[in-house]
Amino acid sequence: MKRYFLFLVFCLCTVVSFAQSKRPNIIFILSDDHAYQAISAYGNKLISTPNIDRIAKSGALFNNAIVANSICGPSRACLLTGQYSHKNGYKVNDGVLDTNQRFLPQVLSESGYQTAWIGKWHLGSLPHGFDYWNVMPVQGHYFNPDFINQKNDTVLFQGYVSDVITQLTKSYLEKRDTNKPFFLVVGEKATHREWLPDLQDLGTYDALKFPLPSTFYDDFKGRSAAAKQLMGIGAVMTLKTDLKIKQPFGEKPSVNNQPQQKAVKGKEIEESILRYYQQGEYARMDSIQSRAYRSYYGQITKEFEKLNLSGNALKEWKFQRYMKDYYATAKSLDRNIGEILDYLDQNGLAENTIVIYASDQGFYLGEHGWFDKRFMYEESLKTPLIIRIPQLPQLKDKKLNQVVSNVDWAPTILDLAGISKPHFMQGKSFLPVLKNPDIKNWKKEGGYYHYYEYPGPHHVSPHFGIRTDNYVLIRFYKGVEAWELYDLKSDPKELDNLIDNKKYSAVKEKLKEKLKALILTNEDKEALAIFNQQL
Ligand code: SGN
Ligand code: CA
Repeated sequence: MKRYFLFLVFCLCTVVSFAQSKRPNIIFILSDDHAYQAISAYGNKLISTPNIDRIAKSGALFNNAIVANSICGPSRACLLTGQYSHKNGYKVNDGVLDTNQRFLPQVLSESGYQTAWIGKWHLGSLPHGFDYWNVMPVQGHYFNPDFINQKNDTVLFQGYVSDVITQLTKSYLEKRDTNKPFFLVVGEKATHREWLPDLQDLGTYDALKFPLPSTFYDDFKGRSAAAKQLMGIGAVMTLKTDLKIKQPFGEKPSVNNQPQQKAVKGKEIEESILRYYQQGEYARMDSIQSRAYRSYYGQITKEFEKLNLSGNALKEWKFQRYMKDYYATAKSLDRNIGEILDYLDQNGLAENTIVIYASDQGFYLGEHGWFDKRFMYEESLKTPLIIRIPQLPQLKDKKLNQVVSNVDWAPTILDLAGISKPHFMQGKSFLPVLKNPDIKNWKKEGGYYHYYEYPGPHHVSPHFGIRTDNYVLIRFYKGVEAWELYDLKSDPKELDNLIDNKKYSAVKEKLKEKLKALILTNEDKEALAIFNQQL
């Protein structure tokens, strides 16, 4: 009798575990500030991202994946909640998300998923509702980063951040419960400011001359004053921290902008360089790391001093250095993504694991003369989004143009896991697009956007708006009060503000109607009050 009972239990367990193992695992690799323009699968021909491209070759790439609020914490809150910022309350970067509520990980757990978040988190609070987590406080560090684990211990991991995140990812996958499907977010730090490359990637792009984007010298004519913010490569990007140039060059700062009488040279310079690369972020480095930085950036400092640049020549020099460092951090990111993909291949996980690659938002790589994000203009509004679904092999190398938003990510993840969307989520699953890539009129209501942080580090005026397949309509309301309208088909670089162009008045009115409808459906009261004000 006892034997019979044990046999029955064994059969039942096998059936349950088989049923569960059929449910797909999901890995969401979420990078930080990685622009779609910086990915070869998105058409960048200067550099290559072979591993991100691997995901694209066997999956679908979205050309119009937008975010609802182009900044780190709020974007992550959209992923966790499936809600817009005004609903989940996480509007600006230093907010706190109440992770005790029933959001994505809780809903997945209730249906038998094990859930984990590793790496950059940036949601003010500590993770809740995950079975495993190990996250970096705030922005994290590129070298020898600290992680807070579930026991609330802060542990320093020796090494480069992308490598450490991969090690933690692999060790989580090794130790996970193999009877349950998993949902894992890998939160990468790269390619966030101040772009500190791994030692092996220092100098990788030194021989490359990056072409200036055609809008690099944008004069902002015909546009609202909103574009006059603080994220210009010329005026705002710092030689010192962003570009890692020893400033001032000599031991003592210049007096009243006049160079010191006594020129510093020889041994004195070497010694001051040595001390310089032991401070700030460099103080975290071990002796090998700081020696490599000192040698590489110390040399660049010396070359820079000789050039004696100013005006546009200086701005262009800064752009070249920015690109070299940005792409060097992206190199490690891509290599580590390759390691995770290899792990899936080598451990029999690839056949049943959906891989999603996205960034928390887009980023300016010199377009309009800028770095950073925040704006509803294309380069920061759109994020890379690439999805490989082994169960949908027909998606191989597909490029999709439908507009999808990061508030749709959580409902889509649930849909992929066979779980219906809870009522509190505002986004809509785009699994139908993945199943039928030719689907027309997807999101005909348009994509909704609302950015809040002001003045913040970059003084971008808060704004909301609508993005359709063809147009973007934006209302700036703090710092600057203005409407802007761009025709994305005829003016993809958004240089010609059509808001007062008579030929577009019908388009403008239609878009305003649609925007109002989005505000109402998504219950954004603050935006409604502003929308109703006459300018
Ligand atoms: C830091 C950066 C800003 C950046 C924000 C938000 N300055 O404040 O340039 O916009 O983070 O970035 S830094 O000098 O500290 O790098 S986000 O990725 O968290 O949204
Ligand atoms: Ca970010």
